[in-house]
Amino acid sequence: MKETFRWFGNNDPVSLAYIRQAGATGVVTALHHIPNGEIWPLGEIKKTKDKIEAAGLAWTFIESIPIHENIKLRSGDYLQRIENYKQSLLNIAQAGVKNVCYNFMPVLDWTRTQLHWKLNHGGTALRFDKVDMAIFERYHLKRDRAEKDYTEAILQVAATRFSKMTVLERDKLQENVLKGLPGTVDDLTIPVFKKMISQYQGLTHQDLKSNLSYFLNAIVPIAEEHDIKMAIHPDDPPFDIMGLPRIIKSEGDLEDLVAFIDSPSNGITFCTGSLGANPANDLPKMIRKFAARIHFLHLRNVKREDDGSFYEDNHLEGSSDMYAIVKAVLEIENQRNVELPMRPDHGHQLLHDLNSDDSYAGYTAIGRLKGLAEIRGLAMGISKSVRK
Ligand code: DNO
Repeated sequence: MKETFRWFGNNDPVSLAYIRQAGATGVVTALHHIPNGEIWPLGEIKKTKDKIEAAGLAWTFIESIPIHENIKLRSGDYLQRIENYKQSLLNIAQAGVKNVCYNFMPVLDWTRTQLHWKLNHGGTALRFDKVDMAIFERYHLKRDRAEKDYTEAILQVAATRFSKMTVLERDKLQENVLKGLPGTVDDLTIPVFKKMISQYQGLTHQDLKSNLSYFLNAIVPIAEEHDIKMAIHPDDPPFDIMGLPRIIKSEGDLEDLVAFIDSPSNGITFCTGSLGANPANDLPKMIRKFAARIHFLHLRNVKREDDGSFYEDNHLEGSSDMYAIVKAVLEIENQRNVELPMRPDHGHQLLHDLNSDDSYAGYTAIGRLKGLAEIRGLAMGISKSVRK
Protein backbone atom coordinates (compact mmCIF):
# COMPACT_ATOMS: atom_id res chain seq x y z
CA MET A 1 0.00 0.00 0.00
CA LYS A 2 1.13 3.51 -0.73
CA GLU A 3 0.75 5.39 2.54
CA THR A 4 -0.98 8.77 2.31
CA PHE A 5 -2.38 11.35 4.70
CA ARG A 6 -5.18 13.78 4.09
CA TRP A 7 -4.20 17.44 4.17
CA PHE A 8 -6.66 20.35 4.27
CA GLY A 9 -4.24 22.96 2.94
CA ASN A 10 -2.36 25.87 4.47
CA ASN A 11 -4.75 26.24 7.42
CA ASP A 12 -4.41 22.63 8.44
CA PRO A 13 -2.53 22.38 11.77
CA VAL A 14 -1.25 19.02 10.54
CA SER A 15 1.36 20.37 8.15
CA LEU A 16 3.08 18.73 5.21
CA ALA A 17 6.18 18.46 7.38
CA TYR A 18 4.19 16.47 9.96
CA ILE A 19 2.83 14.22 7.23
CA ARG A 20 6.37 13.37 6.21
CA GLN A 21 7.26 12.61 9.80
CA ALA A 22 4.30 10.23 9.97
CA GLY A 23 6.07 8.23 7.28
CA ALA A 24 3.49 8.81 4.56
CA THR A 25 4.77 9.47 1.06
CA GLY A 26 1.57 10.80 -0.47
CA VAL A 27 -0.89 13.58 0.20
CA VAL A 28 -4.64 13.56 -0.34
CA THR A 29 -6.13 17.00 -0.80
CA ALA A 30 -8.38 19.24 -2.89
CA LEU A 31 -8.62 22.86 -3.97
CA HIS A 32 -10.93 23.60 -1.06
CA HIS A 33 -11.17 27.28 -1.97
CA ILE A 34 -12.76 26.68 -5.39
CA PRO A 35 -16.57 26.79 -5.11
CA ASN A 36 -18.43 23.59 -5.88
CA GLY A 37 -19.29 23.32 -9.58
CA GLU A 38 -16.64 25.78 -10.80
CA ILE A 39 -13.66 24.87 -12.97
CA TRP A 40 -10.40 24.09 -11.17
CA PRO A 41 -7.87 26.45 -12.77
CA LEU A 42 -4.66 24.87 -14.00
CA GLY A 43 -2.53 27.48 -12.21
CA GLU A 44 -4.13 26.70 -8.84
CA ILE A 45 -3.70 22.96 -9.34
CA LYS A 46 -0.03 23.45 -10.14
CA LYS A 47 0.50 25.71 -7.14
CA THR A 48 -0.83 23.08 -4.75
CA LYS A 49 1.13 20.33 -6.48
CA ASP A 50 4.37 22.32 -6.28
CA LYS A 51 3.85 23.01 -2.60
CA ILE A 52 3.34 19.31 -1.87
CA GLU A 53 6.33 18.29 -3.92
CA ALA A 54 8.54 20.94 -2.33
CA ALA A 55 7.81 19.21 0.99
CA GLY A 56 9.14 15.94 -0.44
CA LEU A 57 5.71 14.39 -0.94
CA ALA A 58 3.46 13.52 -3.90
CA TRP A 59 -0.15 14.60 -4.53
CA THR A 60 -1.43 11.04 -4.75
CA PHE A 61 -5.19 11.52 -4.75
CA ILE A 62 -7.59 14.38 -5.16
CA GLU A 63 -10.32 14.20 -2.54
CA SER A 64 -12.64 15.49 -3.81
CA ILE A 65 -13.69 17.32 -6.90
CA PRO A 66 -17.21 17.72 -5.54
CA ILE A 67 -20.31 17.14 -7.64
CA HIS A 68 -22.69 20.08 -7.94
CA GLU A 69 -26.22 19.44 -6.62
CA ASN A 70 -27.70 20.18 -10.06
CA ILE A 71 -25.76 17.25 -11.49
CA LYS A 72 -27.10 14.96 -8.77
CA LEU A 73 -30.60 16.26 -9.50
CA ARG A 74 -30.07 16.42 -13.26
CA SER A 75 -31.80 19.79 -13.30
CA GLY A 76 -31.08 23.50 -13.81
CA ASP A 77 -27.66 24.19 -15.29
CA TYR A 78 -26.42 20.61 -14.88
CA LEU A 79 -25.07 20.41 -18.44
CA GLN A 80 -22.87 23.42 -17.82
CA ARG A 81 -21.72 21.94 -14.49
CA ILE A 82 -20.76 18.72 -16.26
CA GLU A 83 -18.79 20.71 -18.82
CA ASN A 84 -17.01 22.45 -15.93
CA TYR A 85 -16.21 19.07 -14.40
CA LYS A 86 -14.76 17.84 -17.68
CA GLN A 87 -12.58 20.93 -17.89
CA SER A 88 -11.35 20.36 -14.35
CA LEU A 89 -10.43 16.82 -15.36
CA LEU A 90 -8.50 18.08 -18.36
CA ASN A 91 -6.68 20.55 -16.13
CA ILE A 92 -5.69 18.02 -13.49
CA ALA A 93 -4.49 15.68 -16.23
CA GLN A 94 -2.35 18.43 -17.65
CA ALA A 95 -0.86 19.03 -14.22
CA GLY A 96 -0.24 15.28 -13.89
CA VAL A 97 -2.57 14.52 -10.96
CA LYS A 98 -4.80 11.74 -12.18
CA ASN A 99 -6.67 10.17 -9.27
CA VAL A 100 -10.03 11.59 -8.21
CA CYS A 101 -12.19 10.62 -5.26
CA TYR A 102 -15.77 11.99 -5.33
CA ASN A 103 -19.12 11.15 -3.83
CA PHE A 104 -22.74 11.25 -4.92
CA MET A 105 -24.48 11.90 -1.59
CA PRO A 106 -27.40 14.33 -1.89
CA VAL A 107 -27.11 17.61 0.06
CA LEU A 108 -24.83 16.38 2.83
CA ASP A 109 -21.45 14.74 2.62
CA TRP A 110 -20.50 12.50 5.55
CA THR A 111 -22.50 13.01 8.70
CA ARG A 112 -21.92 12.57 12.43
CA THR A 113 -23.90 13.65 15.46
CA GLN A 114 -20.91 13.93 17.85
CA LEU A 115 -17.44 15.11 16.90
CA HIS A 116 -15.77 14.72 20.30
CA TRP A 117 -17.40 11.71 21.94
CA LYS A 118 -15.55 10.71 25.12
CA LEU A 119 -13.98 7.26 25.09
CA ASN A 120 -13.24 5.35 28.29
CA HIS A 121 -9.52 6.10 28.04
CA GLY A 122 -10.11 9.86 27.92
CA GLY A 123 -9.57 10.43 24.21
CA THR A 124 -12.45 11.30 21.91
CA ALA A 125 -13.97 9.81 18.76
CA LEU A 126 -16.50 10.70 16.08
CA ARG A 127 -19.91 9.15 16.60
CA PHE A 128 -23.15 8.73 14.69
CA ASP A 129 -25.96 8.26 17.17
CA LYS A 130 -29.25 7.10 15.72
CA VAL A 131 -31.28 8.63 18.55
CA ASP A 132 -29.58 12.00 18.12
CA MET A 133 -30.24 11.84 14.41
CA ALA A 134 -33.91 11.16 15.12
CA ILE A 135 -33.90 14.19 17.45
CA PHE A 136 -32.37 16.34 14.74
CA GLU A 137 -34.89 15.24 12.11
CA ARG A 138 -37.90 15.52 14.37
CA TYR A 139 -37.21 18.58 16.50
CA HIS A 140 -34.66 20.67 14.62
CA LEU A 141 -35.63 19.98 11.06
CA LYS A 142 -39.28 19.18 11.83
CA ARG A 143 -39.36 16.88 8.84
CA ASP A 144 -42.89 15.60 8.17
CA ARG A 145 -41.99 12.02 7.44
CA ALA A 146 -39.32 11.64 10.13
CA GLU A 147 -41.73 9.68 12.31
CA LYS A 148 -42.16 7.03 9.63
CA ASP A 149 -38.42 6.52 9.18
CA TYR A 150 -37.61 5.59 12.78
CA THR A 151 -38.86 2.79 15.00
CA GLU A 152 -41.25 3.61 17.81
CA ALA A 153 -38.56 2.64 20.33
CA ILE A 154 -36.04 5.13 18.91
CA LEU A 155 -38.65 7.88 18.74
CA GLN A 156 -39.52 7.36 22.38
CA VAL A 157 -35.92 7.48 23.57
CA ALA A 158 -35.44 10.54 21.36
CA ALA A 159 -38.39 12.36 22.94
CA THR A 160 -37.08 11.74 26.45
CA ARG A 161 -33.52 12.66 25.57
CA PHE A 162 -34.56 15.82 23.76
CA SER A 163 -36.64 17.01 26.72
CA LYS A 164 -33.55 16.77 28.94
CA MET A 165 -31.12 18.49 26.58
CA THR A 166 -30.00 22.05 27.37
CA VAL A 167 -30.27 24.75 24.71
CA LEU A 168 -26.53 24.56 24.30
CA GLU A 169 -26.64 20.81 23.69
CA ARG A 170 -29.43 21.23 21.17
CA ASP A 171 -27.45 23.90 19.31
CA LYS A 172 -24.37 21.75 19.34
CA LEU A 173 -26.20 18.82 17.78
CA GLN A 174 -27.50 21.05 15.01
CA GLU A 175 -24.05 22.45 14.37
CA ASN A 176 -22.49 18.97 14.28
CA VAL A 177 -24.98 17.66 11.74
CA LEU A 178 -25.06 20.70 9.49
CA LYS A 179 -21.56 22.00 9.36
CA GLY A 180 -19.19 20.20 11.59
CA LEU A 181 -17.22 18.07 9.22
CA PRO A 182 -14.01 18.67 7.32
CA GLY A 183 -14.21 18.21 3.58
CA THR A 184 -17.92 19.03 3.54
CA VAL A 185 -18.45 21.60 0.85
CA ASP A 186 -21.16 23.89 2.21
CA ASP A 187 -22.02 25.24 5.65
CA LEU A 188 -25.78 25.04 5.88
CA THR A 189 -28.51 26.65 7.95
CA ILE A 190 -31.84 24.95 8.67
CA PRO A 191 -33.86 27.01 6.12
CA VAL A 192 -31.28 26.49 3.35
CA PHE A 193 -31.01 22.86 4.23
CA LYS A 194 -34.80 22.38 4.12
CA LYS A 195 -34.92 23.98 0.72
CA MET A 196 -32.16 21.75 -0.59
CA ILE A 197 -33.84 18.63 0.76
CA SER A 198 -37.15 19.61 -0.80
CA GLN A 199 -35.55 19.57 -4.24
CA TYR A 200 -35.08 15.84 -3.80
CA GLN A 201 -38.71 15.17 -2.99
CA GLY A 202 -39.98 12.33 -5.16
CA LEU A 203 -36.51 11.40 -6.38
CA THR A 204 -36.09 7.66 -5.83
CA HIS A 205 -32.91 5.63 -5.35
CA GLN A 206 -33.33 4.48 -8.92
CA ASP A 207 -33.60 8.06 -10.19
CA LEU A 208 -30.47 9.09 -8.35
CA LYS A 209 -28.60 6.06 -9.69
CA SER A 210 -29.66 6.96 -13.16
CA ASN A 211 -28.37 10.52 -12.64
CA LEU A 212 -25.06 9.08 -11.47
CA SER A 213 -24.92 6.83 -14.52
CA TYR A 214 -25.66 9.83 -16.76
CA PHE A 215 -22.85 11.81 -15.15
CA LEU A 216 -20.38 8.93 -15.48
CA ASN A 217 -21.27 8.34 -19.11
CA ALA A 218 -20.54 11.99 -19.76
CA ILE A 219 -17.17 12.18 -18.02
CA VAL A 220 -15.60 8.70 -18.07
CA PRO A 221 -14.62 8.84 -21.77
CA ILE A 222 -12.51 11.92 -21.03
CA ALA A 223 -11.13 10.34 -17.89
CA GLU A 224 -10.20 7.24 -19.89
CA GLU A 225 -8.54 9.23 -22.62
CA HIS A 226 -6.31 10.94 -20.07
CA ASP A 227 -5.76 7.93 -17.86
CA ILE A 228 -7.65 9.47 -14.95
CA LYS A 229 -9.06 7.16 -12.29
CA MET A 230 -12.39 8.22 -10.84
CA ALA A 231 -13.09 6.54 -7.48
CA ILE A 232 -16.51 7.00 -5.89
CA HIS A 233 -16.63 7.25 -2.10
CA PRO A 234 -19.39 5.20 -0.45
CA ASP A 235 -22.17 6.95 1.41
CA ASP A 236 -21.52 7.69 5.06
CA PRO A 237 -23.55 6.59 6.93
CA PRO A 238 -24.55 3.81 4.54
CA PHE A 239 -28.31 4.28 4.91
CA ASP A 240 -30.87 6.96 4.06
CA ILE A 241 -31.04 9.93 6.39
CA MET A 242 -33.44 12.85 6.33
CA GLY A 243 -35.45 11.13 3.63
CA LEU A 244 -32.57 11.52 1.17
CA PRO A 245 -31.69 8.52 -0.99
CA ARG A 246 -28.25 7.02 -0.47
CA ILE A 247 -27.13 4.83 -3.35
CA ILE A 248 -23.56 3.62 -2.68
CA LYS A 249 -23.83 1.62 0.49
CA SER A 250 -23.74 -2.11 -0.30
CA GLU A 251 -22.30 -4.81 -2.53
CA GLY A 252 -25.37 -4.58 -4.80
CA ASP A 253 -24.92 -0.81 -5.19
CA LEU A 254 -21.28 -1.27 -6.17
CA GLU A 255 -22.31 -3.95 -8.69
CA ASP A 256 -24.65 -1.39 -10.26
CA LEU A 257 -21.95 1.27 -10.25
CA VAL A 258 -19.33 -0.81 -12.04
CA ALA A 259 -21.95 -1.93 -14.56
CA PHE A 260 -22.90 1.67 -15.46
CA ILE A 261 -19.79 1.88 -17.54
CA ASP A 262 -17.23 -0.86 -17.84
CA SER A 263 -13.99 1.04 -17.58
CA PRO A 264 -11.05 1.14 -15.21
CA SER A 265 -11.69 4.89 -15.01
CA ASN A 266 -15.02 4.16 -13.32
CA GLY A 267 -13.69 2.99 -10.00
CA ILE A 268 -14.18 2.82 -6.26
CA THR A 269 -12.75 4.33 -3.09
CA PHE A 270 -13.05 1.37 -0.76
CA CYS A 271 -13.82 3.01 2.59
CA THR A 272 -13.98 0.30 5.24
CA GLY A 273 -15.47 2.78 7.71
CA SER A 274 -18.43 3.82 5.56
CA LEU A 275 -19.13 0.34 4.22
CA GLY A 276 -18.37 -1.23 7.60
CA ALA A 277 -21.26 0.59 9.26
CA ASN A 278 -23.60 -1.62 7.21
CA PRO A 279 -23.56 -5.06 8.91
CA ALA A 280 -24.60 -6.76 5.66
CA ASN A 281 -21.32 -5.85 3.96
CA ASP A 282 -18.68 -8.57 3.90
CA LEU A 283 -15.68 -6.30 3.37
CA PRO A 284 -12.92 -8.83 2.49
CA LYS A 285 -15.29 -10.52 0.04
CA MET A 286 -16.14 -7.18 -1.56
CA ILE A 287 -12.47 -6.23 -1.87
CA ARG A 288 -11.82 -9.44 -3.81
CA LYS A 289 -14.97 -9.04 -5.88
CA PHE A 290 -14.29 -5.45 -6.97
CA ALA A 291 -10.52 -5.96 -7.10
CA ALA A 292 -10.05 -4.48 -10.55
CA ARG A 293 -11.98 -1.32 -9.76
CA ILE A 294 -10.60 -0.33 -6.38
CA HIS A 295 -8.21 2.59 -6.79
CA PHE A 296 -8.10 4.05 -3.29
CA LEU A 297 -8.45 2.71 0.23
CA HIS A 298 -9.74 4.47 3.33
CA LEU A 299 -8.93 2.18 6.22
CA ARG A 300 -10.72 2.63 9.52
CA ASN A 301 -12.97 0.62 11.77
CA VAL A 302 -16.35 1.54 13.19
CA LYS A 303 -17.97 -0.16 16.16
CA ARG A 304 -21.60 -0.83 15.36
CA GLU A 305 -24.31 -0.78 18.01
CA ASP A 306 -27.66 -2.60 17.93
CA ASP A 307 -29.82 0.44 17.15
CA GLY A 308 -27.78 1.46 14.08
CA SER A 309 -25.51 3.90 15.94
CA PHE A 310 -21.75 3.58 15.50
CA TYR A 311 -18.53 5.23 16.58
CA GLU A 312 -15.01 5.24 15.22
CA ASP A 313 -12.99 2.63 17.09
CA ASN A 314 -9.23 1.97 17.05
CA HIS A 315 -8.16 1.00 13.55
CA LEU A 316 -7.52 -2.63 14.48
CA GLU A 317 -10.61 -3.02 16.66
CA GLY A 318 -14.26 -2.21 15.96
CA SER A 319 -16.77 -4.41 14.16
CA SER A 320 -14.71 -5.16 11.04
CA ASP A 321 -11.81 -7.59 10.89
CA MET A 322 -8.90 -5.36 9.84
CA TYR A 323 -6.60 -8.37 9.53
CA ALA A 324 -8.90 -9.99 6.96
CA ILE A 325 -9.31 -6.64 5.17
CA VAL A 326 -5.59 -5.95 4.85
CA LYS A 327 -4.98 -9.55 3.81
CA ALA A 328 -7.53 -9.19 0.99
CA VAL A 329 -5.95 -5.87 -0.04
CA LEU A 330 -2.48 -7.40 -0.22
CA GLU A 331 -3.86 -10.24 -2.31
CA ILE A 332 -5.45 -7.97 -4.90
CA GLU A 333 -2.36 -5.79 -4.99
CA ASN A 334 -0.35 -8.88 -5.77
CA GLN A 335 -2.72 -9.99 -8.52
CA ARG A 336 -2.80 -6.57 -10.13
CA ASN A 337 0.83 -5.81 -9.43
CA VAL A 338 -0.02 -2.37 -8.04
CA GLU A 339 0.42 -0.53 -4.78
CA LEU A 340 -2.92 0.97 -3.85
CA PRO A 341 -2.95 4.39 -2.20
CA MET A 342 -4.29 4.08 1.33
CA ARG A 343 -5.06 6.65 3.96
CA PRO A 344 -5.73 5.84 7.59
CA ASP A 345 -9.15 7.38 7.70
CA HIS A 346 -10.05 9.42 10.75
CA GLY A 347 -8.44 8.93 14.13
CA HIS A 348 -9.11 9.59 17.77
CA GLN A 349 -8.28 12.87 19.45
CA LEU A 350 -5.49 11.93 21.86
CA LEU A 351 -2.67 13.33 24.01
CA HIS A 352 -1.64 16.88 23.00
CA ASP A 353 -4.34 16.97 20.34
CA LEU A 354 -6.91 17.07 23.15
CA ASN A 355 -5.73 20.59 23.97
CA SER A 356 -6.06 21.98 20.48
CA ASP A 357 -9.42 23.02 19.12
CA ASP A 358 -8.18 23.98 15.70
CA SER A 359 -7.68 20.44 14.37
CA TYR A 360 -10.20 19.15 11.89
CA ALA A 361 -12.55 16.69 13.59
CA GLY A 362 -11.39 13.15 12.87
CA TYR A 363 -8.19 14.47 11.32
CA THR A 364 -5.92 15.07 14.30
CA ALA A 365 -2.24 14.21 13.89
CA ILE A 366 -1.70 11.71 16.70
CA GLY A 367 -4.80 9.57 16.17
CA ARG A 368 -4.07 9.15 12.49
CA LEU A 369 -0.38 8.59 13.10
CA LYS A 370 -1.36 5.75 15.41
CA GLY A 371 -3.82 4.33 12.87
CA LEU A 372 -1.25 4.47 10.10
CA ALA A 373 1.42 2.84 12.25
CA GLU A 374 -0.92 0.02 13.28
CA ILE A 375 -1.97 -0.71 9.73
CA ARG A 376 1.62 -0.50 8.49
CA GLY A 377 2.66 -3.08 11.09
CA LEU A 378 -0.26 -5.32 10.29
CA ALA A 379 0.52 -5.20 6.55
CA MET A 380 4.16 -5.97 7.14
CA GLY A 381 3.33 -8.90 9.39
CA ILE A 382 0.92 -10.37 6.86
CA SER A 383 3.16 -9.97 3.86
CA LYS A 384 6.21 -11.41 5.62
CA SER A 385 4.34 -14.45 6.87
CA VAL A 386 2.66 -15.06 3.52
CA ARG A 387 5.93 -14.93 1.60
CA LYS A 388 7.63 -17.45 3.90
C1 DNO B 1 -14.63 11.74 5.47
C2 DNO B 1 -14.35 11.72 4.07
C3 DNO B 1 -15.39 12.37 3.17
C4 DNO B 1 -14.94 12.15 1.75
C5 DNO B 1 -15.91 12.55 0.72
C6 DNO B 1 -15.41 12.09 -0.62
O1 DNO B 1 -13.73 11.58 6.21
O2 DNO B 1 -13.99 10.45 3.69
O3 DNO B 1 -15.46 13.72 3.40
O4 DNO B 1 -13.80 12.92 1.55
O5 DNO B 1 -17.12 12.01 0.96
O6 DNO B 1 -16.06 12.76 -1.62
